[in-house]
Formats: sequence, structure tokens, C-alpha cells
Amino acid sequence: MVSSALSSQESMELENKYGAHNYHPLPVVLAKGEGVYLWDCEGKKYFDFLSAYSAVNQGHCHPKIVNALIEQASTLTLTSRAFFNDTLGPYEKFITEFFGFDKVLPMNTGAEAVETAIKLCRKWAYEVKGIDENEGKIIVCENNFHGRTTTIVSFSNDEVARKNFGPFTPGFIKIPYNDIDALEAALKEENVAGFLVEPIQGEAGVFVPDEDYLSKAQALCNAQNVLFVADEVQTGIARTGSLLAVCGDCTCQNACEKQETYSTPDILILGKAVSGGVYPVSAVLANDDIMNVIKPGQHGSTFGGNPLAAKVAVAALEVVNDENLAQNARVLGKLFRAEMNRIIAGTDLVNAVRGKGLLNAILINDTEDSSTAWDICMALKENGLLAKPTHGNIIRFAPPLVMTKEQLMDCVAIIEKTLMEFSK
Ligand code: IF1
Repeated sequence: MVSSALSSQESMELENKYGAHNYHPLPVVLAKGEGVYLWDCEGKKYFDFLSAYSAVNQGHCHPKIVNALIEQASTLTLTSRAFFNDTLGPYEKFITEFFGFDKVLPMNTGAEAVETAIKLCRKWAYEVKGIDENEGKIIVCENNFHGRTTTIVSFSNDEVARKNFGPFTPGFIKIPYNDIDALEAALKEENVAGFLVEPIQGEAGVFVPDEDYLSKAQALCNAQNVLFVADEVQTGIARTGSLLAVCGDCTCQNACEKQETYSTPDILILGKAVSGGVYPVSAVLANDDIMNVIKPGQHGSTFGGNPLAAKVAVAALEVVNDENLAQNARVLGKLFRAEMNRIIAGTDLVNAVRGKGLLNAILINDTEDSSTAWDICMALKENGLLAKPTHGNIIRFAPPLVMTKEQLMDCVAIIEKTLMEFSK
């Protein structure tokens, strides 16, 4: 039962009057979440097909994660790193063994973790690789999304995210995504410290690269003593059908011995579903030869690695294995794309479906600046499913990974019904 103090209209009016207008949300006001479901202020029930941009992979308000939060919240919430505490060490042991790295640097948001990875990569380049200080370059891809800090938007090519936020941070080389030749050429430039890449470009419209792109990219970086930095903030934590998107088709539940089939990043960036959407938690993982360039006082954050984050993250990651979320995402993702292709075959409204695991998107057959994708999402909302366009005419579909086959087929039926309402 939903017991919201405010109506949806009242909530939207308050946000409009007292909140910065830095988003244009779909006009739905959510008051309760449980598993794959959301309820609005008036008690209407929806399937969540966005998962808070893949932060709620474990489903809304997962009891194991929420209980970990409640228990720690009434014990010890924050000590700062001025002192030790009894939760950070066990968390650091857990997450480094979970993903197969020597060390972790705990932060809070994905952007903070990306910034941390950039600083770590540069410092390693100057102090280990021997590049002249302040000359380090990091290769990034066109149409990337890594967050919204000034340095990160410095290497974005999204004018909406950049306009009037300059001056920008130098030291980045942009290349086309999924283009190994372009990476090989860029690696020949002087002073290259690292290659920062999303294993699948989420915000750009769920661009899945060629099967061997990441492993070839890692091999090229290794050959040039350049750090391979994987931003798995959105693609990690089982979202794409394996523990990490860089794991390719490997379905093991934990980091396993290095295999030819997938690429092991030198620096791994995690966020979002590391906490199951219950609390801001992000993490940067690397081995000692890289992480040990950071010395006391050189980097940190007030809340980084706090006891609440530590307990919540352990619970959230345990759920990934306990409930086989990677396997479920893999199986349901294949079923979803097959169903979308069946629907696409019968309409001119949708050009294609693409994705991996339960990170998918459909391409609407209309111009970039048309409102069709938005209008379809508005109709999906009326029909009980919440999703939102990424750019222009692309609708991202990313339900919680705890979804059952029956629930997925119910969602397919809603999507099909809605698309048929728009088909000419
Ligand atoms: C928004 C989408 C956008 C990310 C990757 C780092 C971050 C993100 C690969 C930063 C964050 C969020 C941010 C949110 C919408 C959403 C998003 F791609 F997921 F859909 F914007 F592109 N690396 N992605 O996807 O993590 O600091 O947000 O914790 O800013 O609108 P954050």
C-alpha cells in the first residue's frame, strides 16, 4: 500500500519551484519500490525498465541490502578516514577478492571514481612509466559518458553537457569507439598514460562493440605500457550477463584466472549497483604496482569507504552471486532481444534492438529531434512500464536483474501493445 503524504501534482510543483531544473523527468512521481515494481503517489503500479540507470540491478529495496543498511545505520555511520573502523578492512578484502585485484580505493559516486582513476593513471604514468610530469595523455572515445565533473565533461563531445562549463581540463585524446586501428594509431602518440573506455557505451545509445574489441584494446595497451581503464559503472555488476562487461562470455560468478576470452583492466571503475541503489558507493580497483603510487594525504573523500557504504556494498555484491543475477541477465536478455526482433519484424516504427544481457535499447524509426521516443515512453507509462529515451530516438530498456521470465514477458506484452498504438 502506498502512503504518500503528497499527490503527484503537489510533488512535481515543489520540485519545479524549489529544485534546480537540471533534469526533465517523465511526469510520474514515485513513492514506493519493491523488486521490479514501482508505485506512484496515487498507488499506480509500474514495471521499472530503467533501474535508476542500472543502479538497482538487485531490485528495489532488496531486503538483505536494506537490512544491512538499517543494522549499520544504528551502529556507526561515519568515522572519516582520520581513524580506522571495523567495517572498511573486511569490505576491502571482500571486494578485491570478488573482482580479483590487490587493492580498492573507495569513493561515493561514479564520477568521483572516474576522477580517481584519471588521477591514479596520471600519477602512475609520471612515477612508474616515467612520462614527464603534466605531459600525460589519456585516450577516450567519442560519444563517451563518464560523469559530469568539469574534467570529465572536458573530454565529452556532448555540447549539452559541456556548454559554458569551461575552461576545460587538457590531456585527453579522442578516438572513435570500437575502432581498433584508431586506438593503435593513438597509442603511438607520445606520453600516453591510459585508455579510458566504457565496455558498452550506455548513454550514447547502448553501443555494443565488436566481440574482440576490448581484448584487442587491452593487448594493444599492454604492448605500449598504457593502462587499460574500464568504466563499468553502468555495465558492471552483472548488468550485461556476466559479472563485468569486460568478462565477455565468461559466466563465472567471480573473478577467475585470466582467460584469453576476456580483458582484465589495469584499473576497474565501479559504481551504481555496487550498492544495489540503496546508498552512493563507488570503487576503483587496481593491483599494487599501480595503486601503491597513492600515498597518505594525496587523495580521498569525507564519505569514501564509510561503514554504511562498506556494509551495504558487501550485501549488494553477495546478492549478485546468491541470486545468479549474471546468468539471469544473460538468459532474459537473449529472450528480450528475440521478442523485440519479433515485434520489429511487424512494424516500421522500430529499426532495431541492440544490447547485451539486460542492457538493451530500441532505435525508433524517426529523426533525432522527433518527440516519438518520448511519446512512446509516455504511453508506456500509461500502460504500466517506466522507461526513458537516451538521446533522441533511442529508448533504453534496463529492468532490475531479479526479473522473472514471466514478468519479462508481461513487459514485452506492454511494449508490444504500446508500439502497436504508434504503428501507422
Ligand atoms: C545523469 C546513464 C548518463 C555512467 C558511466 C560514470 C557515471 C555514469 C558509464 C557517473 C552515470 C548516470 C548519470 C545520470 C544518468 C546516467 C547516465 F548513462 F547511465 F544513463 F547520464 F549517461 N560512468 N550515469 O553511466 O556516475 O556520478 O552519476 O554516479 O547524470 O544524468 P555518477
